Amino acid sequence: MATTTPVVGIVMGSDSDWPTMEAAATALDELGVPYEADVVSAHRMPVEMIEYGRSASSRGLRVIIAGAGGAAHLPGMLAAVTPLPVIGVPVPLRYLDGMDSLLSIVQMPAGVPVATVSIGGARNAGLLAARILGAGTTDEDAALRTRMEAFQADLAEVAHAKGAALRA
Ligand code: RP5
Repeated sequence: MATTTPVVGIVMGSDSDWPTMEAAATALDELGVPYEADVVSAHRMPVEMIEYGRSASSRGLRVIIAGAGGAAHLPGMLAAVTPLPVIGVPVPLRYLDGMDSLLSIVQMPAGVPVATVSIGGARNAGLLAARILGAGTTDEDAALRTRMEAFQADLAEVAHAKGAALRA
């Protein structure tokens, strides 16, 4: 992208979520999508969390990726206060294998959607954000869509190569 202004906000409830959430940033780096990353805790800093969600669109963000573990209310609360698409990443913690995080994020009430990826699925969150942006109508969006197609072609090539190795 020509711009370096962040268009994706990656936020998480704690810096302890970063080892999981970093994969979203890596995916966005690979596809040339500018992002910002920050800790925005729904429980420990609720006022800042609401302000982040309310100002996200006017600051130029177009997609929010929100990860949290345990009682993972961050993605849903952000979705409640922003018109932007929110992608939720259930972060697995020491207990319950991330099932608590998953259920906290995925069971949203009608009218307030969060696109929930798999437990620990931050890479797919980054890729989904890129697809959402690539569906836009500007030349930059079209260029991102082309990069996504190349990424997908690489996936197919790797899978074919693995099949060929098994057949050999
Ligand atoms: C959640 O509590 C965070 O998203 C994190 O997954 C979890 C634990 O946070 P720390 O105690 O490690 O800061 O709100």
